[in-house]
Amino acid sequence: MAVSIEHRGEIAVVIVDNPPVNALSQVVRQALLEAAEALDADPSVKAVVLTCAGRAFIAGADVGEFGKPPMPPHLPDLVSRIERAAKPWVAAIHGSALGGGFEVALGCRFRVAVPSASVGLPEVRLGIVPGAGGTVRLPRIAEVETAVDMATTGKPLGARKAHEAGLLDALIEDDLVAGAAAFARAVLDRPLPPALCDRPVAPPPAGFWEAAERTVSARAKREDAPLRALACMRRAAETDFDTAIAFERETFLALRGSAQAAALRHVFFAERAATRPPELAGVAPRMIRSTAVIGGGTMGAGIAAALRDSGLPVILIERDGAAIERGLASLRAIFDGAAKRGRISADVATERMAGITASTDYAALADVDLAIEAVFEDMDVKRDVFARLADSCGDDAILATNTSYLDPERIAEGVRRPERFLGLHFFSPAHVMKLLEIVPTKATAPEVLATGFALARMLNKIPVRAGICDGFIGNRILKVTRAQAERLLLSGATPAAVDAAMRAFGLPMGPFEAQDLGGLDIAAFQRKAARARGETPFAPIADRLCAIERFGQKSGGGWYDYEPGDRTPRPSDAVAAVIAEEAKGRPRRDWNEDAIADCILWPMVNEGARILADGTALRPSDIDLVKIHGYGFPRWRGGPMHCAEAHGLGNVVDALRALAGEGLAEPPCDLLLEAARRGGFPTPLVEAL
Ligand code: 3H9
Repeated sequence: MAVSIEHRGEIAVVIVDNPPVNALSQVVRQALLEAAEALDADPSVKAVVLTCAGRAFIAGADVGEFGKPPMPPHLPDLVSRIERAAKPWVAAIHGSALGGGFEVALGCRFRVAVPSASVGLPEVRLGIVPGAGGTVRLPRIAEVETAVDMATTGKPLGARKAHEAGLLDALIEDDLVAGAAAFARAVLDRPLPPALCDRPVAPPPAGFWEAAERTVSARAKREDAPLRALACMRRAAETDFDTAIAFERETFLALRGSAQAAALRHVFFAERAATRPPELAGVAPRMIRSTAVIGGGTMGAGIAAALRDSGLPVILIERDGAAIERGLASLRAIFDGAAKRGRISADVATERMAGITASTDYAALADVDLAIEAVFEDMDVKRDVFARLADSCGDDAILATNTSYLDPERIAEGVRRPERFLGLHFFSPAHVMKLLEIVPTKATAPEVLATGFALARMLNKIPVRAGICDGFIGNRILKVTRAQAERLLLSGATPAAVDAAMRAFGLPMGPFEAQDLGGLDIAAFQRKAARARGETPFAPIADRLCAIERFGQKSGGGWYDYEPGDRTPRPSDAVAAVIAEEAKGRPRRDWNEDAIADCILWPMVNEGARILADGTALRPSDIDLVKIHGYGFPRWRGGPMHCAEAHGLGNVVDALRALAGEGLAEPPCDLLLEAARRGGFPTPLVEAL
């Protein structure tokens, strides 16, 4: 039963039990409404405690119902019914009370919580605004500033802060339901405070709304929901309760069917699906209690920081004392930076550093559960590291490579007990970027693979399983993106126009700015290796820039010129001359922002389809997660594969054909039949090609 009632003397305890997170599906709404009616009619009941079974209070509306027509009873009506109940309701919160769950709690006359709980209105993260009075009731209990911050960022508040902000009436340290029942008994002796619908909004200082609009729109970029949530709050502050409720509901319903909301829902479910690959169901991961990172460069230090952030001790192995000092200095800079930005306290920063032991001696690794190699991208160097690791670590230690481009099968050759080996591909900066590509070899044992996924969860990262190929999922698509960007230059676009178009699309940086930041030399080095293998990577202009040592910001110029000490990209005459020479005799066309974005996006989708066809990715949504969490693809667009579906697959195929006809993309090919057979990317694109 989704909702049950227990009686503790004159207090009724209503228990919602709808695993996994007590979402407010229609059955729950109906049962809660019936409970409110029954308890009002029961003279033995003086007050009601609302609590939940399982790991959370109510985590919100049932997101799975959003694609369907709304079914009565509607949540706003349920919240009003609880708010107007003849007896006071006390929400007893543990875990999270989010979205509709927090709105139900705001409908209750009181809210109490355990200190580990949190409350919030995360709707904007799903492309919507609260739809059951959240934006209207919250500013009637909290200061408008707090309410606006919560509803426009979607960030939850921990119980202690929520208590200080007035959102909770009490914190219950011991048994929650017993404490909430005692609280309910105690309040019966006092006059009840007015329900939130009967309270006014304390007006914010003059100019508040205009300033908030500037802040929210700068942060939201092209996402609609945060500004719409702000508009709802302003309405709540400037009109009466019923008008504001109607405005919020109208906004909620309009956004619910929007493309952005569909994309964000897709990402929500994709992220959850990614953490639990069905083929690993029932496979227990190994315990990870101690770790090692080999190599203290940018990647190694970032990985070590990520491990420390999750509480794991780290042994950092480097070649010599100077390299150790550099590695430790990078780590100190990471933690000090986090402290400076207020993310952690100075004490925590010190504690994070204290959990790192540095050594040049592999013998220090005898007891580690996991060793991650992050040394130079050279097969011999890496093999040497793994030979030493195999000798020094225990037989059960998991050995992982962070290689970006080398073949993990070849790195693992000769490793004793190869079933404990796998690829864990972090993205730079590794303590910030959420993506973790997990790359098993043929020999990797299922429990070792499962441990990779468990590690991602410990590190609060999004794991995506990737097969072995040049660049795995993300960097393989990146190569296509970069080639497309150069094709655009050869047919009349400028680097600045391409970068501006991709920023307008929603990327944090365009492809040329990004290369200047990271350095053009790494990709040039990879192209050299690819050519040595007989491949023909396409980068005619980047090759020429590297030949004249324009490697990006680090050499004072790349795709752009830079003034000393200034990272502002300035269009470069030298680059324009190279482009003009390479483009001589080729047809030019006028580009606008949308056409540029299409010319980059659809070949990415094509490569994504290839990646599915050859099994490098298991599902299209994994490709979307790679692009979103590894490369800054706008979350509200849902990732390239979702974009393609939303755009209409037939249109994508037509666009690809047109680009190929102009020499602006590799011809779309026969690649998708296997993907269709896998039931992965939808069949129409396959057939159309
Ligand atoms: C809303 O409330 C709108 C209202 O204002 C207006 C209405 C009129 N629905 O994250 P986990 C599933 S919008 C359906 O791994 P955790 C999830 O898919 C909603 N399903 O657990 C997964 O399923 P599976 C506002 C949901 O312990 C399972 O639960 N609320 C929902 O790491 C476990 O999820 C939110 O945005 C849902 N609302 O974290 C809250 N939520 O096992 C979103 C979860 O089959 N939820 N599932 O893969 C969360 O933030 C986290 O799930 C939570 C637990 C923190 C609660």
